[in-house]
Amino acid sequence: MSVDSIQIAETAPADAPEALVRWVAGVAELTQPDEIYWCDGSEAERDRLYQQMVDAGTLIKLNPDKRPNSYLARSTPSDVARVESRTFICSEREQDAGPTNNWAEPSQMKQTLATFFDGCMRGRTMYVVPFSMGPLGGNISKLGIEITDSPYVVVNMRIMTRMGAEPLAHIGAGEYWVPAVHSVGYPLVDINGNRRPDVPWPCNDEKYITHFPETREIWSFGSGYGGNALLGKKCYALRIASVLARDEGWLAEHMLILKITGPDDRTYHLTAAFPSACGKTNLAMLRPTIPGWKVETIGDDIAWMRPGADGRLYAINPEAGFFGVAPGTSEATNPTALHALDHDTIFTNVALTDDGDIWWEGMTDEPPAHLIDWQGNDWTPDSPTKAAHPNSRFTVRADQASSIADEWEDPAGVPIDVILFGGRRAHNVPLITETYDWRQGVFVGATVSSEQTAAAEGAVGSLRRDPFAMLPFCGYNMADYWAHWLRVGETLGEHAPRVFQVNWFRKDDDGRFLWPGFGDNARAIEWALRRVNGEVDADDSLNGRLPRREDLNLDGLDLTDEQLDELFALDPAAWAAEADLTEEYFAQFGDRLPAALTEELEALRRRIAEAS
Ligand code: GTP
Ligand code: SPV
Ligand code: MN
Repeated sequence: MSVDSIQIAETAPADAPEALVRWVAGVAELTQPDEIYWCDGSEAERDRLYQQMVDAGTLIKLNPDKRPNSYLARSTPSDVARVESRTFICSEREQDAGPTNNWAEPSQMKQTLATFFDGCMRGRTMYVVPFSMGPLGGNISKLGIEITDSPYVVVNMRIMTRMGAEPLAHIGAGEYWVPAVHSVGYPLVDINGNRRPDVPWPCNDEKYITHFPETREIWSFGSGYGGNALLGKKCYALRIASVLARDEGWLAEHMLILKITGPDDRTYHLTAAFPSACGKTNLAMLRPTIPGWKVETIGDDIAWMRPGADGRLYAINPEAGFFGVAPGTSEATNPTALHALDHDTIFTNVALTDDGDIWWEGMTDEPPAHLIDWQGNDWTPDSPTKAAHPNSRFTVRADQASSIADEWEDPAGVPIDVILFGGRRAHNVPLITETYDWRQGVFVGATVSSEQTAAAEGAVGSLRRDPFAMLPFCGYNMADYWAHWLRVGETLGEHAPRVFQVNWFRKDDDGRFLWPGFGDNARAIEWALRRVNGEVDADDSLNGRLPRREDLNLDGLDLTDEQLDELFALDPAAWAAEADLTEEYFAQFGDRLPAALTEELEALRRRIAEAS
């Protein structure tokens, strides 16, 4: 050990194992921080960091009468979302990353990273953040250590994961952990020792969000925002975990988890994969408009699922908080989320009201007469720009949602009855269909398209394939991932959850949503559960089984018969065109594409021909 390393060993908590201390020392030698701080996860530590960030101008403390213990952060306009173009899967072989990921050769990427990380923490504190994804000690849960030079990341990780002394103790006891290094890439001291002042939201124009699936490492440089920086979330719980899951026979998915109880008190659990900003948080906190039904929340973004001893599939939420889309959250659309944010919440890139509270588009029908927008400028309803950034977010502890289910921290997870696949589709895809079997379910998941949202950089609204809502999150070849899903289905056999496709976003010719959505989505779920129970028949269609009109609970909705027809319409010509695009899409995977999916495409084409 170098002298530095000995000092580091002295600052380390007693239960930090030697391998961890050595790794921390190595990262410190490379990044050259002024100080190293091991996070214990305490409230005192959190409050110190909040105060420090308020003093530095990174956080604004909101009016404690309106929003106790809550803060607003404003990011730099160049750092507002995940950067998919700068996200890399660095597997040894390019074909193991597959055609849907950016790939870089691991040793070359390590060299590039070494130049960017060299001295990148000069003048800053390096925080060592132990965390657990999932309840501590659970057999589906996993540990990690994030090193970061961002106190904003630390306080967010404290909400989003189980963070601090407890996970460190588990690591000290010899449990497996994944190393993750993050820097905003804005050193305060240059190589000659010249110091520059900090800025409220430090970041770097060069960004690298990199994953090494074989060595299970994460290195992220240049961004302080969301999934780029809170490395437990997308980088670990999806990209690295999907690789672990493939190797160990489980599933790491971009899915919400909910518990639903029917009028007969029977409970069910359901997961749903929707692309980013397509309604997972809303569905996870659904308030059914149909009487007798109750939804409770287990998770809103990620599910880790394993076959249990009884052969069923069990899911845990690896996260401890919600990093949710703010715009559109209102008393009408998601009152549960809105009230979860009453206190102890970090808001990023929303607007500030004159009385020290927050606002975003869609929160109220009437915008306030004056605001400070997400960039810190005066804003009035006449302003041509949005007051809150479309990807502005809240960070809040999961148990602040009144809908949280008692079993949300059960380390054993909950047994899954139903899986939904959805996306934002203005046309073609009906409100709900049931797949004929698991294999067609995998085909449907694999071929999901969705209109792009503001959750990542790029052209909002353009239609893109987002298989299993995992396009930006799968840590290996997508075709192998489909093969893994097919294998898991074989393992589960008759215990496999039933798979449905849903679409809340179908529009009429005037561009209006055909379906009211939100609380009324319970009507579609009720039908799915009635199917699970064998209570209702369904009609075969080219895309699976369709509900019979009389089996749908539509009481209290003013939908015309024509609107309902449009909502469930399946146009063979449009589906034939989709099938052609699917063939093209599949072609890029070459011989990695599972034969079962080619057969499913043929079966779809046969059903289209029959319907034409
Ligand atoms: P990530 O956190 O990015 O993974 O996304 P998420 O899937 O949790 O997204 P979220 O639930 O926050 O989606 C928010 C957007 O979807 C907002 O614009 C909502 O208004 C819209 N939305 C959610 N549910 C519905 C619905 O049932 N119908 C319609 N039309 N819009 C919906
Ligand atoms: C998503 O984009 O799917 C999110 C937000 O859940 S982020 O954590 O920034 O990836
Ligand atoms: Mn997400």
